[in-house]
Amino acid sequence: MDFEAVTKYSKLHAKPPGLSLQYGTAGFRTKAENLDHTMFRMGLLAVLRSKQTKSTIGVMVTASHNPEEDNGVKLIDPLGEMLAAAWEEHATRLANAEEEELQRVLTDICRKEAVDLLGNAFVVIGRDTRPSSKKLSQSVTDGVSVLGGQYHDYGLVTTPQLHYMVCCRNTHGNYGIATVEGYYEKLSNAFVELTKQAMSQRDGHISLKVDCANGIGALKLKEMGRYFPACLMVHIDNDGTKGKLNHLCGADFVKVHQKPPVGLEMKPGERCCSFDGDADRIVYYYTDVAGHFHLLDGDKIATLISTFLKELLVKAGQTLTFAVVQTAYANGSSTCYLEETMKVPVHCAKTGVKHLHHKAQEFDIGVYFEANGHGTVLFSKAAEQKIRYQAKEEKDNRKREAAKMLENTIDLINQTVGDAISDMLLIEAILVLKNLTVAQWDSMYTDLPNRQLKVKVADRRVIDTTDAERRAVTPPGLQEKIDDLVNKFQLARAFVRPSGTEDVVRVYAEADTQENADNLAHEVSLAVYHLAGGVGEPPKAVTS
Ligand code: G16
Repeated sequence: MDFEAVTKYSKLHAKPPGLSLQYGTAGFRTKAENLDHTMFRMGLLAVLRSKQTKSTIGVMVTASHNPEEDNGVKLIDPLGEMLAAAWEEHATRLANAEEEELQRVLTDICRKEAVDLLGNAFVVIGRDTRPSSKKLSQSVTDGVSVLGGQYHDYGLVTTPQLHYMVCCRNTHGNYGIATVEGYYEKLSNAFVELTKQAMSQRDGHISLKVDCANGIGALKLKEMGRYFPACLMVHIDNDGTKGKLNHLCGADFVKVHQKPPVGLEMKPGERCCSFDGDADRIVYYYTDVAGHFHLLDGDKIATLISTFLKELLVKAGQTLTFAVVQTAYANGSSTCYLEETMKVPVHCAKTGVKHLHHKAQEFDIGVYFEANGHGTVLFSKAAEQKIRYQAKEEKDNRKREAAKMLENTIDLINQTVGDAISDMLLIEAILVLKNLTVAQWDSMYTDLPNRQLKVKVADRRVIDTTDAERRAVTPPGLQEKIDDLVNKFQLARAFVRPSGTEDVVRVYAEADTQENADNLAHEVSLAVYHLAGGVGEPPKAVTS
C-alpha cells in the first residue's frame, strides 16, 4: 500500500477535527458538508473489501429519505447485499481515525481480514440527485484510485439499481446485464410475461400515479417508460422540476404523517404510490368517496405478495418453506392476519434491511418488508432451481402455468434489496392477476391506529434496546414507564429506539383508536424526553 500517497490525498479530504460518525442503519448519514473525508475513506475501504472478496464492490452516495442538506454513503457487498457487519465496524473506525492514525487503521483492517494487497480491486459507484452528491462521489473515486483500484461510475442511479449492478457483475451476467438498460429490460419483460394473459382478457389499461419524492426515482422511471407495455400508464408527480427532495412528499413523509404528499392530485379510488429519495421504498394509498385517506404500507404490501405467492405454490404443488419477516413497527393487525388467517410464520428482526434480509435467507422463500415500505422477496438457490425446472418440464398444464408465473415473479423481483420500481411492478401485476382494486386489497385487514414521533435528546445512544428493539434496556426506568403507559390503553403497544439515520429517538405506539394511539405516543415521548436527556421544548401533544 502506498501510504505516502494515501496520506497526501487524505489531506485534501481532511476530516473535520473531533467529528465522530457511525456506520448506522444504512451506512453513514449526516450533513453533506461533513462527509468529504468519509467518502474518500469509503473509497479506500471498498478497494480493500474488493481485494478481500475478489469481487466488485458498490459504493452508493445517498441519504435516501433524509432532508436534501444531508448526504450519506453505504457499501454494497458482492451479491448486492448490505456490507457485512464486521466491515461496518472497520468503516466506522476508518471514518473516525485522525489523519495520523489512518495508516495504522488501514494496516489493521488488512491484517484482520487477510486482505491480499497485490490482488485486483473493482468498485462501482452510484449517486442520487442531491446537489452535494456529485462532488462527494468524486471523493469516493479519489479514494479508490489512490489505492490502485479500478472503478466504473454509473452516475445517477437509484440505490437498488446499483445493488443490481453489483450482483450482475459478480454473477457474470447470470442475474442480469449490468447496465440500466439491462435492468429496465429484465423487469419490463418479466412484467409483460407475468401479466400478458390477464391483460388480454380485460379491457382498459393499468393506471397509476407515482410521487417520486423529487428524487432519482423520477428520472429512472421516466427512462424506463420506454420499456413499459402500452397498457401500463404511469403518471409521475414530484419529479424534481419544482419541489425539494423529500420535502412534504415521498414514502417516508406519507407513512409517518399518514397523509398524501403535496404535488399530487387524487380522485376517489385512484391508485397512488410514493417512492423515497433513492427509490428503495414504496407505499401505496388512495382516498375513498368520503374523502378519507387510506395508506397501504409495507405490511399491506407484504401481505399482498405473500397471499399471491402462497396461492401459486399451492397450485404448482410445491412444498417450500415460506416465512414473512417484519420489524417492531409492523402493525399488530398485519402480524395477526399473517399468522392467524394466512397461517404464515412471521419473524421480527431489528430495523434495517440488513437484519431482515439475513433472517429471510433462512427460508426457501422469505418475504421481508419494513412497515415503511422497504422490502423484497428472497428465493433460495434450491427453490429457484425447482421452480425453473418445473416451469419447463412439468407435464400437468395447471401446475406448469403456476410454476411459470412463479418464475416470472422471480425475474420481476430485485432480490438484492428493496426496490420501489420492482415492487411497484410486482404489486401492479398482482392486482391485475387477482383482479383487485386498491380498496379490495386494503380490506384484507384493518390496521390498528398508530402514531410515530421523533424526540430530540442530547445523545441518543443512551437508549439501548433488546428483543428486536421492542424493549428498552437503558436508561433505567424507561421501559417500566412505557409498560405502565401501555397498560392504560386498549390493544396498545409502544416502543422506542434510537434512529440509525437521523439524530433522533423514534417512538412508535398503536392502540384501539387514533386518539389513544396519539396520546400514548405523546406520553411515551415525554418519558423519553425526561428520562433520556431531551433537548429543547418538551414534545407537544399530537394534533391528528
Ligand atoms: C434506512 C434503512 C431502513 C430503515 C430506515 C430508517 O432507510 O435502509 O431499513 O428502516 O433507514 O432507519 P432508522 O429508523 O434507524 O433511522 P432509507 O430508505 O433511509 O435508506
